[in-house]
Amino acid sequence: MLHSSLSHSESRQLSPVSRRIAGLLFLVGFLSMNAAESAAEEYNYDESKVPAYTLPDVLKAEDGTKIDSPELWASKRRPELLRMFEEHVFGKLPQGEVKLRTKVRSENPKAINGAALRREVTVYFSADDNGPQMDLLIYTPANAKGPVPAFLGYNFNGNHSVEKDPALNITESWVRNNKDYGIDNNKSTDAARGSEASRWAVEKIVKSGYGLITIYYGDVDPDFDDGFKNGIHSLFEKGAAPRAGDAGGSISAWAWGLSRALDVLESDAKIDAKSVAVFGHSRLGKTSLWAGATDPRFAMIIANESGCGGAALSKRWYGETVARINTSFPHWFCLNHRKYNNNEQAMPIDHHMLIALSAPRPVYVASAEEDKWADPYGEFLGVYHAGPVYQLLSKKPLPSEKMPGVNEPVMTDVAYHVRTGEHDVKDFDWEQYIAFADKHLKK
Ligand code: GTR
Repeated sequence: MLHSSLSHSESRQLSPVSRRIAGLLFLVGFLSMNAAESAAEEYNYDESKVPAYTLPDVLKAEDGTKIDSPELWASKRRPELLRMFEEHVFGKLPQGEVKLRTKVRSENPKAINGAALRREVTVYFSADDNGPQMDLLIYTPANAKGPVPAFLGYNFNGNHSVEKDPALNITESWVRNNKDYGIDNNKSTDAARGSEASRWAVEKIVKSGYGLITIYYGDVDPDFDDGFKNGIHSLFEKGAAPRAGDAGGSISAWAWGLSRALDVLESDAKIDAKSVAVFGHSRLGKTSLWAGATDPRFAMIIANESGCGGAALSKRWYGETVARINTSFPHWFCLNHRKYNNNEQAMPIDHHMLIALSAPRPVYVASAEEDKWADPYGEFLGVYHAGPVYQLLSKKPLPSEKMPGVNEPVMTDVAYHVRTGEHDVKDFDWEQYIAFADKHLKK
């Protein structure tokens, strides 16, 4: 069937002409599908098909109370919204305490041409060395005199994909099969070394005085639908009881993992854990927003091209839609989220409220011009409409409802840019995140 041979994330990689041909083919396939299947294909690249929608008021509680003070926001509306995102979108984070143990696997004081101290640290989530665990790859400036502010974020292909260095341990976790890297049994290989290097401006980051901590997201929860059994789920979800509608999916599991990484960093003498920006791209940008909402210790939140389920407004029904994301990735959200498949207007919340949950902390949302799938305008509106909460908390929101020009970042106490190019993380993006962090995280 057409939709399995060409997914929309894959069609992002095609040239405009092939994309148009693919679009036509897709249309033919689309028309020949039955209604149930076509519902699952829902997406929209036509601004004139954006329905009339009303965003729920971020400053009006469910019982009608007008939220007009920081106290009311903190005591009433914020907890209510957090609960609603658990209930309707992501589900709860894994419930239960874990006792973390760490082991340093390697240390290189002269990594990145001598600019960085690089450490590999394994974090065990149980007393069993073979139980769930994650590997932190930690870079700090080689010349740092004390603890540094840092960026923390997951990578997609394993820590060894960040640098082409044979000394880095290859992840042993499940990875997606990939011909380019010779992966056909879900185990990574040497060929994947450095495959994500262009997305991690390590040298720029450490030379600007920041640390960088990255983790393979599949360590915490492998990114495929197995009925919520593997990864961290195995620690917390025992037995065959039917899954609650608000039990967390993978995004909640990944957000939980970021908080456990922060727990570890709190006792790392080289990192200033009070100045850690949580960063993520795409599905991991959805994750960084949810991590920022659920864990107020994150000092800054960065969502790079997070799209549907991230910064983009669901009610706009542009690019990827709720029905589409729940069908392609049934394991990312909670089961209740499926109630809003092609039914976004019934959602009692929208994603400007997800961003507002991080207020008053600085949030940076970024888009790419060609990344229509993620709805750049919807991502911009997400930050814009979080504005009233920032204002209530004496912070500066985005100055205008008009979307900024391409490659013209706007930074106040929140920030937004749309850069030229495709769905990716580029040096341009990192340059802006560093500039924003310089404003907000540097003492
Ligand atoms: C796509 C998905 C997006 C985004 C992206 C990614 O296939 O439709 O929501 O998360 O994957 O994470 O790269």
